Amino acid sequence: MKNIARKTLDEFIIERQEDFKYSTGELSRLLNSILLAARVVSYKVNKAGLVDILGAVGTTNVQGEDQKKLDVYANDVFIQTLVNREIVCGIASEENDNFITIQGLDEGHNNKYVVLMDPLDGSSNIEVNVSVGTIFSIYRRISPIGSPVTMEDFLQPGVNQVAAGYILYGTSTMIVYTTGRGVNGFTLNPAIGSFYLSHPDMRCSKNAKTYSINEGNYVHFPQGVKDYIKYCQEEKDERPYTARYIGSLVSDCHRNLITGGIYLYPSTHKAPKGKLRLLYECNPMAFITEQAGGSATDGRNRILELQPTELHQRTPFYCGSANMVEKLKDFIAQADEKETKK
Ligand code: P6P
Repeated sequence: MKNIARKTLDEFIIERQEDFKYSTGELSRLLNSILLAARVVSYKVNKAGLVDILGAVGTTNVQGEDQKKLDVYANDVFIQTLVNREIVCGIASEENDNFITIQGLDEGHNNKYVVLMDPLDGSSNIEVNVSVGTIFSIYRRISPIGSPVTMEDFLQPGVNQVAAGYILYGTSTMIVYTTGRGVNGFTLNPAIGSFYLSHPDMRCSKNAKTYSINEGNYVHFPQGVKDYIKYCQEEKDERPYTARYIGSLVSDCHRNLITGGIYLYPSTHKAPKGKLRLLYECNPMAFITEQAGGSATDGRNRILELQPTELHQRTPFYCGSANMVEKLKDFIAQADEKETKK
């Protein structure tokens, strides 16, 4: 009964609608269409072990990564749901080389939002039944309404986002999102298909003891990151740090939002500019984290202030509890200083 008493996401969106300046309800409808797609993908992800939808389809995406069947399926579901609702004028996806231009039924280009997404992040975990997620980022177009969407509409700095969120397909399906007025989390009741407000006003603690990094790449990390990891591991009077790494960005960042912690994906020899994509992974996670009181950097600059130059560009990414991120930045700055003095 308690569940039914909770506010549903639909009610929450309507209630908060007046929060958006120049809101004509389109952003609310856009969020609702993302929710619909999330329910469809959630159903398939939760059935993946039972139906033949696991495994690669033999194609690779623009990143050169094997496309798992669920990757392709999720991408199609989100694109079709958005295209059929006449709300966005363009979509960019990790799974598509270029952005998709969307015309309205009137053949016009009068919709005013663009969506960037990673339709199924962490897909390398699909076949081992570990949580995966969808990440989305929403901007108002900057090119003239009525003309076809252009690349500049997608290459906006993260500070321009009007909304961002992720869907976590885990032990339960959750959506966590922000429109610049704080962060709220909703959990799906699959029996009735409604999302209920389960995590109101999420806050990321300033200090915590969990660091999340793939230490298998340690020898290739920048010196400042190596120094920070050693700092976390050295004997201290208070409880030592804990290492937790799921290998799924949405899951690792979600845990850090709930319990505090820092997620690190530095540049490595295989990924000299970092592995994670700025536009549809780092910017949305940074927006959410900052709105919850945390911070996100590429090691020297605020993620949300980076000016994108390419749709699929990558960046080193450090995100989570503000004081942990600041400590890491200190180690990187000290290593930079030693390097310049050599
Ligand atoms: P690695 C998944 O492929 C992903 O993009 C993120 O979800 C995850 O945090 C990271 O890559 C894992 O990368 O190199 O540690 O396997």
